[in-house]
Amino acid sequence: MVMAISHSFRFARASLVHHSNGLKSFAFRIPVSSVSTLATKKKFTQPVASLLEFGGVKIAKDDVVRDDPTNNVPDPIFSKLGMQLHRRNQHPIGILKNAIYEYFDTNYPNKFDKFDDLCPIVSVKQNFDDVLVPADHVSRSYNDTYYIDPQTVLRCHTSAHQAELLSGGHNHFLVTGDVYRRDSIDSTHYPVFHQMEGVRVFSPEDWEASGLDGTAYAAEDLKKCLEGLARHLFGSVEMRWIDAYFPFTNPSYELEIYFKEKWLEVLGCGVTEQEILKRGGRSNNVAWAFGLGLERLAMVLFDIPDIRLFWSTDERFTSQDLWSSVPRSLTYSYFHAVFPGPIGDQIQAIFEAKSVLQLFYFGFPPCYKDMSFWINESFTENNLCEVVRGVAGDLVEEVQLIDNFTNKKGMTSHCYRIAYRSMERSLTDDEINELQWNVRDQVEKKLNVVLR
Ligand code: FA5
Ligand code: MG
Repeated sequence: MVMAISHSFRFARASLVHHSNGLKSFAFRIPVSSVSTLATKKKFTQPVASLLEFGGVKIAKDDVVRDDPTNNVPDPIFSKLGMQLHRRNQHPIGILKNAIYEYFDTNYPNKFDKFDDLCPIVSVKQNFDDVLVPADHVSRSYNDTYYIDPQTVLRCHTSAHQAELLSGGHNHFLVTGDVYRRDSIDSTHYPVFHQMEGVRVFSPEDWEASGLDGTAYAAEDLKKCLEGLARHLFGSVEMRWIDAYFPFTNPSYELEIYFKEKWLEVLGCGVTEQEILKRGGRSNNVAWAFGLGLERLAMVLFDIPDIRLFWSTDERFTSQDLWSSVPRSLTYSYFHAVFPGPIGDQIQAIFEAKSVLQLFYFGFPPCYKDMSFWINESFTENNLCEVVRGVAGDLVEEVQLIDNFTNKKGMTSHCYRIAYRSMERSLTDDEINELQWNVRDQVEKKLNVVLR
């Protein structure tokens, strides 16, 4: 049976998990026609550009989405490519990026070079080989990564840019960008999210005076830097370091923050593998690197209940009138104490908008539909989720395996519960029934499973 792996642990734990369909899911692809008319009604869709531009390079839709078995990028993913939420100063993701920039500018003036418009279309070499991801690593599979062709992917982490920036002579840098992963569906997983990568290179004179070796010195500096960042964002907060594994760092760690009675993994990091530095022309150096998830941090900071809300274009959410009409709450002073200055103002604006978002969000009830089917050898949960998203778009809130058994003949049945909920309006019974009917139809056709 294929186990669903949480992508937040993908690079950390993938070496311990075996995907039974691993690299053989090459043939899976969702044709353009699978996007239902319901989910694409004008009012609720994102603007879809047919031509995108990154740093002067023009990219047409045909360059990214093709009807070809080596391409598994569906239409809705292409529509996210040019959105660049991290470059919008009034968006929670952009505000968070700026808050992190502020921390680095204050503590390391003029030191870190910042990149936030590197093209998300990268080579397999950049995304995997350059950061030493083994040839058989699960993250390379068509089940986990969006491939444009066998040599080109949508980056699944900002680490894809480490090698080229090191070779380009950068010794301190931050890279922010949208990253793409085929994944399960729930309130904290979306196939597009944002990461910020940080890299700092040291020379022997940096660590020699400390009496530590280079690796120990870099590890200590890394932890100090990130603990400071966590305090800058969250105020005084309980945190802990967890030993982790990444192919590109050794030792490796994850930082967890205690927030709202839960430990939350917010970033992965470590001391850069010497091989990466050697290839980047830095044999005598030592470096640290980190990659943090901006949505994770933003959901906690702004109390955003569902990851789909970052993508809402509903006029009621984006209208300036509405935002400015929300009464200033008591928490205003709290936010200003934690985030003084202009960033405090911006965060306050979002905090107000967020209260409105939650008001709407919790105002509309979810509707649950179950479906059972006999799976086949090549079935994966990620493929199922892609089909469901292809039909229902952002109206699907969660896809959850609720029953699973194998009969005497060796046939395995799965029952999935699909939660439908709009963040913007009430869905009618007819609408949900039509969605579910389309989902059943598409699941049967595209995944070759037998409905029960
Ligand atoms: C990575 O992507 C590594 N490239 C991070 C890294 C960089 C390690 C440099 C060492 C050196 P991971 O898959 O764990 O690791 O993702 C990093 C962070 O992204 C997670 O801690 C989490 O905050 C966020 N993240 C991962 N998957 C998701 C997801 N599906 N939704 C939201 N956030 C996610
Ligand atoms: Mg992780």
